[in-house]
Amino acid sequence: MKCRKCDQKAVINMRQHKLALCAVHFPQWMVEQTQRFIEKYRMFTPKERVLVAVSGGKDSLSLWDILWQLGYTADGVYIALGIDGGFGYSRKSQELCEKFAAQRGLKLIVVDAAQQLGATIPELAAITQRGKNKPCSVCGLTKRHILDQVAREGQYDVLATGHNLDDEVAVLFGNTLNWNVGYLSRQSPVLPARHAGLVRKVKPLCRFYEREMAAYALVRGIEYIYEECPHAEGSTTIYYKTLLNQLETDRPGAKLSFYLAFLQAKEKGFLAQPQTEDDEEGIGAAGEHLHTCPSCGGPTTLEGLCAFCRMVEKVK
Ligand code: Q46
Ligand code: ZN
Ligand code: ZN
Repeated sequence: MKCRKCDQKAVINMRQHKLALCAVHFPQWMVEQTQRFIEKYRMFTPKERVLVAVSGGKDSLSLWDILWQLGYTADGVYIALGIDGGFGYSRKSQELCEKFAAQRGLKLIVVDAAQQLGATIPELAAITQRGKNKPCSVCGLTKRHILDQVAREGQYDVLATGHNLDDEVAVLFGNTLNWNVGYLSRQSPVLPARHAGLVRKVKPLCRFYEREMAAYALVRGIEYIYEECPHAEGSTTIYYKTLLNQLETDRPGAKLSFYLAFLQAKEKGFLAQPQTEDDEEGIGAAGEHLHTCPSCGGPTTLEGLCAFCRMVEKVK
């Protein structure tokens, strides 16, 4: 198959867009599309400072690469979680992020979670029992907290994450199955800051399929960690992704239209802001007044220490 824009061999055929592109025109198209999404959803302007959360995976590093090409002021932040999984998961991902930043002369902030907490994520999960079998709930809470803190202290305007369409659709599918209106009403390419201790959160890759992100990383020669976090295995999200991949195979474009139709429905007011459920950040209902944690300055639903600081107290 040939590229739509030139005579070269296409490296990808995006059936949902009826578009095949070569190794030169595909990455160009990805960069242009990202800029279009940044403007369309009013994510940020060239004057604003962006903090990119990088994990060493293809999505976050590709996002950083795209923003760098577009000329945005974008620093990276990597959180060392201390997860090994028998293959040095955290160590390897950190090395890849450092290499990526060094090659492009970009600033990478590395935060060692164990140093901040006094324990690694798996240790913390065991101590607090919050993780039960898996450390993901402790991990999620810690990552959210550290990202907010780094963004706040570094006076960034916006925090960008590498969630792709497959990620967003899996979350959307799960929330729809449970009719979790609280989460649905807050799932968006842009999450405005609701508290002085929070910055705006954006997902510039939310309309790209995972296979497009993998192709982009490959064509651009981005070295990333292929392995998933060892604790991701058997997660509900992966199960939903498998189901949705089956749907996409039978009906190309199904994921994209499910997501876009959801965003449109929301715009039309299909989902009102509920007052009783937690939002996507897990801190209170969408319109609810948030308090300030006296220890870290972050947001909390109740007066007193936030969930993260309460967890750290337990470790002490
Ligand atoms: S939450 Fe769980 Fe992830 Fe943390 S422990 Fe690994 S799988 S990294 S997105
Ligand atoms: Zn071409
Ligand atoms: Zn706190």
